[in-house]
Amino acid sequence: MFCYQCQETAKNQGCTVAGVCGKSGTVADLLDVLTDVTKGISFWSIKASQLGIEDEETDNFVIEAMFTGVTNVNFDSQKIYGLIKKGLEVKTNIKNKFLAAYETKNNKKFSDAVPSSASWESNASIKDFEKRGAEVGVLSTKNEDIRSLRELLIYGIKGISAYYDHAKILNYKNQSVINFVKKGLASTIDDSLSIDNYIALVMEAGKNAVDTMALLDKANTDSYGIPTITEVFTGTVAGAGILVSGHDLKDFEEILKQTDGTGVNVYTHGEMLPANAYPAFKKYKHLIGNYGTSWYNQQKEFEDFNGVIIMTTNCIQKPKDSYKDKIFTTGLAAWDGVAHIADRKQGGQKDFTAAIKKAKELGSVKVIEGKKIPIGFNHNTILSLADKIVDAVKTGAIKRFFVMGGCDGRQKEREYFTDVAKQLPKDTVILTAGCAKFRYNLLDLGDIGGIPRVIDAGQCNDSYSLAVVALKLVEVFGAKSINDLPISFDIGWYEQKAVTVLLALLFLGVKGIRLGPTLPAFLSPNVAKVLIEAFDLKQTGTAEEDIKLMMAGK
Ligand code: FSO
Ligand code: SF4
Repeated sequence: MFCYQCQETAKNQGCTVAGVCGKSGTVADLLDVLTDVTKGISFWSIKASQLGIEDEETDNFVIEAMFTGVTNVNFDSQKIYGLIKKGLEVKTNIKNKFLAAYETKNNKKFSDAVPSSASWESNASIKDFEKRGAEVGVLSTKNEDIRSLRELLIYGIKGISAYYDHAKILNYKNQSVINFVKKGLASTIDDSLSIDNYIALVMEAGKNAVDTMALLDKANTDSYGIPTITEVFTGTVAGAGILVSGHDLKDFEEILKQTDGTGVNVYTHGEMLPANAYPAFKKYKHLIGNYGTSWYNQQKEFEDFNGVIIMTTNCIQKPKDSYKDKIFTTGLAAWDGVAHIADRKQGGQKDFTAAIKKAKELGSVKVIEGKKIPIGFNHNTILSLADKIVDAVKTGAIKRFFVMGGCDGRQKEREYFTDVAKQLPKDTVILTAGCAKFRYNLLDLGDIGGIPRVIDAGQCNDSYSLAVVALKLVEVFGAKSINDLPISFDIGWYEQKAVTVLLALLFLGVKGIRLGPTLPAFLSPNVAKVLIEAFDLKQTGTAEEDIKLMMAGK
């Protein structure tokens, strides 16, 4: 195996024996095969669409396969093996459709050369697939700059696919995003493309990242209402309970509906925290609040909770024996040996009965004290405070905004983000989204004339809200661009959705972003140089030094 797609990659170089995330070599190799098969599907699917053939099953497979490959989603080798087999079928189907249409149109058989990913077919066992994984993985691209750009593009596409999948589940679609995903994937097996071609594709990924986050924002707010400012309780109360983690709001809706009136309370965990601010969910009395923090604290938090846990997406960690029989996965999230709640049939709901039954059997969760924290700052909500915010900037009550979204992680160096939050001058405001917030959202940083000093827009995809607000401020202040506003970007990253958010910000023209705790290992020195020169991208330094520089607009 070789994987360097996330921030915690071994020695900031690459995981080669097993993943720091808990991925086995087998799972890593199988995921490489899944990606490769999906590239082949994309190749044929693009050819088919050029002849007017669109196929929803193919498109859905591409999106779900790419989401499956995101860090901390799927650790179940049998499930990934099944997906590869299905992918090979999808590829054969779309290829045959294309070949038939080509022959009819041209009166001859298609005979152009095709990349090996597009022609590879197999009925192999897991072992054979593992061998293939080693052949088609990251290191199969020999030129380190092309490899770096191909992987940057693929990771951006993985994040886009994750966000797109959430929107698709709520029946919101955008075919041009799917077409880009397929074009981008097929480009990574096209040896005729140059560095410049890949840079252009990476920028196009940024545009599609913005479009996808906008789509998901619409899907979420149309389906569940516009989040309102909400004080969320962060402890637990006596009574049976289910803790829901991950990002999938449709799952959350169905869990709330199916637990209503059963005496089982519902709590959010990690990235599900923002669900507490949606009107459609707030109406349920048995939604108690949020318990727990970042994904990497889950082993301790899940053990302490002592009720049922449902992981709807990433970031799942190796379940401890103490709660392995109390945790369920659903959707694309999976772990070997963990009970999995099956997908909904078209028009139906998932059946969470087994989880509810288990929660009742377990009895009361441990009662844990908690404070209340404000959430729910969707762009619509923040903009309803626009006059107040603009006044505060004009009077000098707010000197500067700090966008500190992204991800949290377990490394000691991430204390940096807590230190920055603690040490920022009191006349500054932090705009956050994603699990990065857990580094400082319980710190009681106060408010400025009623505007909280930590404005939490929601999940990582809700970074879109922060971009919308920044663009609105450009308009209000008559600035030329986001870079002329008193805003600094100090982003923590971990997995590929954060790469997607970064590409979105670069596409929007944001310069001078600080990224930490390290720059991605997948950026070759030359590619890093291009990003640094074009966008003034920088690595986080020390809290003291960075605050000084950022306050000076640097
Ligand atoms: Fe975090 Fe995990 Fe939401 Fe990520 S829980 S790290 S960027 O999955 O998606 O912010
Ligand atoms: Fe390593 Fe991250 Fe890949 Fe897991 S996802 S194998 S930790 S680089």
